[in-house]
Amino acid sequence: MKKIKSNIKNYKNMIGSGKADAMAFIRGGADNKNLFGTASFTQKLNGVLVTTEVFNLPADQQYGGAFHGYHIHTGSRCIGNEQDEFADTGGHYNPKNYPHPYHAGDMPPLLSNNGYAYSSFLTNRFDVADIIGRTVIIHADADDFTTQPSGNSGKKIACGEIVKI
Ligand SMILES: [Cu+2]
Ligand SMILES: [Zn+2]
Repeated sequence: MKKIKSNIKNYKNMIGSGKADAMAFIRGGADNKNLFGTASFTQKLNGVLVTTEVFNLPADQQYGGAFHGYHIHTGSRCIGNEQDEFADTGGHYNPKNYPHPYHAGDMPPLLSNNGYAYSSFLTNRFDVADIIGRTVIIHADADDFTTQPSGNSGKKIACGEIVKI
C-alpha cells in the first residue's frame, strides 16, 4: 500500500500526464465529410507521446472496422488537387532518408471500431519541434509496412495540420 501511495504521488512522471505541446485538428476529405478528430503531441524525455481520437472513419461493411495507415507527412497544409485533395502534404516525414516503415513519420495504424479509433503510443523518431508545421494523414487502407515509399495504404482520406499549442 505504501508503494502504491508513493507511485500515486509521483504520477507526474507517468507517461500519460502533462499538457500537450502540439495538436492537429483532423478533418475528412470530400468522401468523408463527417470524419473529425484530434491528434496531440506531448514531448517526453524518451520520445513524443502521440494520442489520437477520430470519429466517423469510413464503415467497413463486411467486417465492421479496418486498419488505416497513419503517418506524419512532410507538407504543411491539407490542400491538394483534383486527383489527390491532400497532395500538398507530400511524402512521409523522412529527414534521414530511410526506407518505409523506418521513416520518422511512420506511426502505428489506427484501428477503426465501426468508425471510431483511439490510439496512444510513444515514438522517439522525432521531437515535437520537428513536426510543428507538418501534417498527419489517415489513409483508406492498412499500411503493409513493406511497399515503398508509403506502405500501399491508399487514398488520403483525412488530414490535420500540426500546430504548437
Ligand atoms: Cu501517409
Ligand atoms: Zn513511411
